[in-house]
Amino acid sequence: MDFFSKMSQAEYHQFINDIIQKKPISDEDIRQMLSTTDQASLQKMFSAAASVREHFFSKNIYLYSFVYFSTYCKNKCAFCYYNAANGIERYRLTPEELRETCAQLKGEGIHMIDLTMGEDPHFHDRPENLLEFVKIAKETTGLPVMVSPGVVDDDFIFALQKEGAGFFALYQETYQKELYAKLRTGQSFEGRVRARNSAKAAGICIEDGILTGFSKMKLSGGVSVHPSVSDDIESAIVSVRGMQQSDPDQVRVMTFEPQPGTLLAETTHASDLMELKVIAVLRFVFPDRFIPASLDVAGIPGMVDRINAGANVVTSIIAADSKLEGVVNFDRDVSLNERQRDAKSVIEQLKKMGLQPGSQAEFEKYLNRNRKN
Ligand code: SAM
Ligand code: MD0
Ligand code: SF4
Repeated sequence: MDFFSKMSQAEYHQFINDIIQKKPISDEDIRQMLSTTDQASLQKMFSAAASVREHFFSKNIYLYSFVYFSTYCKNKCAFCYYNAANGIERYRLTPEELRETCAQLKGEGIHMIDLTMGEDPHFHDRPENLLEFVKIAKETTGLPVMVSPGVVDDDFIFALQKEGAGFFALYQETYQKELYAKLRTGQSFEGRVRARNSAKAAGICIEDGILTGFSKMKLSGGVSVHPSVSDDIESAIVSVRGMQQSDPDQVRVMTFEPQPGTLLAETTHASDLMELKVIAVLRFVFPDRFIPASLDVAGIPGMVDRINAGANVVTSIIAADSKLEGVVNFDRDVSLNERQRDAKSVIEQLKKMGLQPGSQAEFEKYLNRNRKN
């Protein structure tokens, strides 16, 4: 029995109204939603999520540009291409290169710049270097800046707030501690939660995020820790509840993409359907928050599916001729001019869907509304 199949029209409208009134949904409701396989029920669920989004955000979608300014990292996350043990080529932008990258993004119609790095000691151990980058991004574009620096201490967070960072992104990946230990090898679960909460307390908006698609997870050595889809569903429920605890301003889910040179390289790639269902659930649990559709996972076609499932932000936008990396790079093998990760391609597609980029003023109003102080 799935959640939407037996609903009358009246019940369906009542459900949407309840969500708009912020009525909580139960674990069992979420379980049924995530177990849905029937096409008609899935469509009902996605349209309900889109209606909730429209209530809070009208036809407006927000665009974030992604600037991966250093791909050096001291950590060894099992899922990540940029883990320290992977013998890949890396880069670190100079302040001048960052200025040029930001200048290219100016006037493109994006709402926020996301400055992301691996846990590169050059920035991680020397806050002044990251603060300089925040300043350059703000000065060059005049836009709000999100930082994704990994786990940093309270003094660092406070300094970021003073420098004017508007958003702090730090994804827990999962709230199942056993799975976390396998994914974020050697990193503290609590320390990661604490850093996010500190940012919130310092008055910065926060983003949390989870991964799906571990049902066929294989660590090198052949150990499967998440043997079935129903485990993936239970994992998502725990993680959605976990994310509620810190009152995040933005919540994301991304399908795990197996990467060469990682401990999880042998895992079978899961379909994106679970991610789409979790996006709809996130819209029901966090009805008025930002929920991204990442271009990094499946490009523009994937963006369309994610927006149709309830997302209201497009992330991982890069300038048309950018040579910078994404985190997952579904398009690693695609030539630069075919990448279609630029703002213009996104905006054209939004228009075809009857949507539009929201105004900058409206976006900043949300940032302030969601900020505690
Ligand atoms: N180094 C910082 C950190 O890890 O917090 C900032 C980078 S963070 C924005 C990179 C995020 O991309 C991870 O938190 C994870 O959610 C996502 N990611 C990395 N590798 C991935 C993969 N193979 N599949 C899906 N998502 C991935
Ligand atoms: C994205 N590749 O939005 C980016 C990244 C970091 N704040 C975001 C995961 O898909
Ligand atoms: Fe480093 Fe972040 Fe990748 Fe982990 S996810 S290896 S911390 S860049």
